[in-house]
Amino acid sequence: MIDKKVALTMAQTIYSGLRLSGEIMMGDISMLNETWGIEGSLSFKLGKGNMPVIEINNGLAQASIALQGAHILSFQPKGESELIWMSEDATFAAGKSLRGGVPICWPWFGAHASDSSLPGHGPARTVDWKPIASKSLADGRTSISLEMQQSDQVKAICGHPLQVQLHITVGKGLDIALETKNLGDTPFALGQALHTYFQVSDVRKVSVEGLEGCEYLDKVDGFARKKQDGTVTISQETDRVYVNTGNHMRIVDTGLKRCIVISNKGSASAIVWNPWVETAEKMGDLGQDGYLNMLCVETANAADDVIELAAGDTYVMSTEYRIEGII
Ligand code: TA6
Repeated sequence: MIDKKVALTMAQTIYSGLRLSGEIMMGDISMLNETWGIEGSLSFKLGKGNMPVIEINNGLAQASIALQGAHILSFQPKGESELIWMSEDATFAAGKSLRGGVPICWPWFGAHASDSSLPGHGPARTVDWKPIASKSLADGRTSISLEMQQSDQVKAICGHPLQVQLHITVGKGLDIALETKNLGDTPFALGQALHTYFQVSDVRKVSVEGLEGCEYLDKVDGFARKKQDGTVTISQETDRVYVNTGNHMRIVDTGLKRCIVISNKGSASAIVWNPWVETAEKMGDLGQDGYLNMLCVETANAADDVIELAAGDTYVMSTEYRIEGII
């Protein structure tokens, strides 16, 4: 049995080399399992498109996470139906953003403020992340932490020395924390979002509570600033950045007879998005009428809520997803 530290270094060297060359070999997967696997609850495998995926299956829930983008692909508590929507037409290919799951928008949300040649929502969701910790918790939950690989290309795109890690804990609920450290000697304006696609029975029959009275920027109306009257319902293309939000939102789904409770920390903005018919067709990777079964409710630091991160400081934005019955 080789020393864990040596295995770790070898795994990271082999992994980043092979991955960048677009090839992952089973030997590499076994090295990842050797270093970070947890008997009976966490393992690595090659998923769709030969992408390395973390599979978590403990007594409380199951989840899967692609190493590319540290992209959560699924989360299903025991006895409940899937919480996360993935498009049946998602393209699983190196460097391609995946339609569905929990894409990480970082270190900006939406279009880059000054350079339209840079990728929308930043580079984090399409580059490789590496495992840095895994743990089986006493209460039966399983945690995994990943750190974004900083290639020269990524450093150039970010334009500032930063470190970013994602901490995921899988239990009856799903806890996600996005941690950024400013490694530079000047402040950095950090924008980010957990761009979560939630599975819903029929988007026309759900409502989002917790945003009542909040102001929002309406992207489908020239980013006009408006005020939310009552709960959010969807009957057309909806693309809104809510600001000065509270910490709790609920997606009430009468079709699935459940509420998805979203509890945020370190976030005072949220995006609600459904492309509806025309935009969904133009995007071409949402599957046949896929837009009817998804709703994005995104925990963010966007618009008025972009974080001024001082040199050397660390900032954590986190959320928890829980399922409750309909009251
Ligand atoms: O979060 C909503 C949004 O900004 C929409 O405007 C739409 O562009 C969506 O993200 C999907 O973006 P993507 O780059 O993943 O196609």
